[in-house]
Amino acid sequence: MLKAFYEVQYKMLVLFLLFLAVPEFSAKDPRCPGNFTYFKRTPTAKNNFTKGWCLGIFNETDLGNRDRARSVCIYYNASLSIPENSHELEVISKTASLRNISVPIALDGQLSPRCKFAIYKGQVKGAKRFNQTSEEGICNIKYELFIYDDINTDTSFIRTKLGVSAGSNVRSVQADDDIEYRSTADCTVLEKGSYHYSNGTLKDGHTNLMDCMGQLAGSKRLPEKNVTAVLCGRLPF
Ligand SMILES: *[C@@H]1O[C@H](CO)[C@@H](O)[C@H](O)[C@H]1NC(C)=O
Ligand SMILES: *[C@@H]1O[C@H](CO)[C@@H](O)[C@H](O)[C@H]1NC(C)=O
Ligand SMILES: *[C@@H]1O[C@H](CO)[C@@H](O)[C@H](O)[C@H]1NC(C)=O
Ligand SMILES: *[C@@H]1O[C@H](CO)[C@@H](O)[C@H](O)[C@H]1NC(C)=O
Ligand SMILES: *[C@@H]1O[C@H](CO)[C@@H](O)[C@H](O)[C@H]1NC(C)=O
Ligand SMILES: *[C@@H]1O[C@H](CO)[C@@H](O)[C@H](O)[C@H]1NC(C)=O
Ligand SMILES: *[C@@H]1O[C@H](CO)[C@@H](O)[C@H](O)[C@H]1NC(C)=O
Ligand SMILES: CC(=O)N[C@H]1CO[C@H](CO)[C@@H](O)[C@@H]1O
Repeated sequence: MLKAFYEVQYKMLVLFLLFLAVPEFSAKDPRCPGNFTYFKRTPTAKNNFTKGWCLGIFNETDLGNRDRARSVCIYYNASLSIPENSHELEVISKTASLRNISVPIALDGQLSPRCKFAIYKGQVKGAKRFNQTSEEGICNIKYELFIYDDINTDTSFIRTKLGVSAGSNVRSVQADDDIEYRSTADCTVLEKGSYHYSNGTLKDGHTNLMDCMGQLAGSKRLPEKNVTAVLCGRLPF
């Protein structure tokens, strides 16, 4: 008799808890627009206390041109964006390969004009092969090497994925007027998505830099690979 009483009490408690839990869960169930994937995030000062974020890959022509890529994201009510951790990078990589979207994919992050100025003037240690991890000042990877559109993503993770020195693509043309005209690759792209070792261990891919001008800007030096996709991010509904 007593046992049955406790069983009933227990069942009522479970029902009560379910009643509490379900509506709260669905009310907080975040949603992303079509072709965006939802990611739960840990809110911190570095990601503007973002609890969730939607990332989507969009496929258009000439997205090596940074302003075209930026415009595509704005069209989708989003901004240029980046993955915040290995899991986000893995999902993005899988989504791209399922949709036959090939790298490079335009990511948020543009070389800061102040670092470019320092590189061009030769003020950076080790010149073009400078080490952005140990370089002091403006061209340090943790400082102001890149400027981002997206204020809702912690950029610490993606900053560690730049596979080369940010100064390694500097070119210059000596014109008749004696001026040395300099330029460099300055816009971040995902060059390799995450992949698995043969033993199944997940390995993060890496980023690189490409010219921010794209292939239709009339540049004589066309990019080796055309960028046809961009990663955009926005807050959930
Ligand atoms: C931080 O996120 C909130 C929305 O949660 C947004 O209103 C605000 O503009 C963001 N902060 C900045 C600096 O943009
Ligand atoms: C959305 O994704 C589908 C495939 O899942 C694709 O066919 C469609 O072109 C995508 N739309 C945009 C705007 O990228
Ligand atoms: C962007 O937001 C506006 C205003 O809410 C809406 O009318 C429009 O359909 C959205 N664009 C896309 C591509 O979802
Ligand atoms: C991707 O490419 C493969 C092989 O070319 C094809 O079988 C598949 O249908 C394509 N998938 C999409 C989503 O276009
Ligand atoms: C760059 O500097 C870091 C920190 O001093 C060091 O660990 C790393 O090996 C250096 N990288 C190269 C390519 O020299
Ligand atoms: C798998 O292979 C990679 C590269 O050889 C190695 O770094 C990693 O420790 C291996 N993982 C396991 C679980 O054996
Ligand atoms: C990139 O696009 C331009 C213009 O559409 C084209 O001429 C060029 O061949 C493309 N390059 C590659 C490597 O596909
Ligand atoms: C419209 C457009 O740019 N489509 C591109 C989508 O991505 C594939 C693979 O990267 C390209 O081949 C298409 O040209």
